[in-house]
Amino acid sequence: MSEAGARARSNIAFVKYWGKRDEALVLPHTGSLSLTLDALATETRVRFSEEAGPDEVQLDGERARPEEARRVSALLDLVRAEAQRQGVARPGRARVESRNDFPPAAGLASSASGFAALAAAAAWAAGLDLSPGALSILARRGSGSACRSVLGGFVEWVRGERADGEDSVARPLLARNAWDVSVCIAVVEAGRKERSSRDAMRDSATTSPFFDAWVRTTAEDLESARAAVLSRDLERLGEVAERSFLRMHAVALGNAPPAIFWKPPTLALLERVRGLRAGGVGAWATVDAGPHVAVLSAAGDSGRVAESLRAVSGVREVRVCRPGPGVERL
Ligand code: 2P0
Repeated sequence: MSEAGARARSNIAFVKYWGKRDEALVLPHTGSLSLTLDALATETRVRFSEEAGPDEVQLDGERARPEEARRVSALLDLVRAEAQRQGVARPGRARVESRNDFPPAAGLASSASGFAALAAAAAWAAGLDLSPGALSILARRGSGSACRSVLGGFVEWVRGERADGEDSVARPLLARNAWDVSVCIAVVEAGRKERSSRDAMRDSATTSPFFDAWVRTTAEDLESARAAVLSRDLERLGEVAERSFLRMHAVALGNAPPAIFWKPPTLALLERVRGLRAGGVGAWATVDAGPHVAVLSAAGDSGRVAESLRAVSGVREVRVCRPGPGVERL
């Protein structure tokens, strides 16, 4: 019997990951760039027994749905196989308990923090000694964006070239205390998503006529965003971030069937962000595969930004996030 726990945070991408070149290994067509956030954490404990048998998975105190449990067990299988390869005892069935510090109903992404925490807790419980890079690659196999949540601060997920994915890994760009920025997340009233981001992403790569242009232009955006982060140029990063999310949504609108993630408050929030800029506040928006709007600004402006976003009709809450740390052992 062996046990370990890990805490990981969500991240927000300023250059989006959208489309896989290898579904099984979770290899992206393009690199992406994100900031790990201090709020929106997942805590996960993994306890391996020596006996074989089905894993038991609890998410937020409830038994995981079959498709969620299958994804968790698939990641645990990679850890079990790696333990065997390293010559440590192969762990048996696992008991997994995972908790988010944000309500799942809020519709905020939880796969990034969830799979980063799971990968770390499982690897540590199995007694594996993995470098941050190896841990990032393991988390990637659970969910692409999770590879970025293994590290803190500004992070780049390098696309990589190899067919086995061993060079498709997150690397640190800028430490979290090196740049005083914030991200205000405006949570919009919405029901459950009609189509998962995983399915919509697959549809984009296989059906959207705009996908090739997305891949080509994202390489330039990534270079520009990387330079902006390294020189702490907020305006340049903000402009790239807006371009990247708008193009990602343009690609998804071209899917068959089309993926429309926005709700009326999404557009109202985007207009509000333009209004803030017109009024002299440096604020730039980004939107993931959902209706919520995240707004990047200098930390000193986050109070004004949050107040302004809260006043938009249809906004349920605004969470003010700061740069966060990478995965931590509990
Ligand atoms: C991102 N998203 O870069 C992009 C932008 C959503 C929009 O990564 O299929 O849950 O598990 O690798 O990581 C969300 O997709 O997808 C995501 P899988 P994931 O943050």
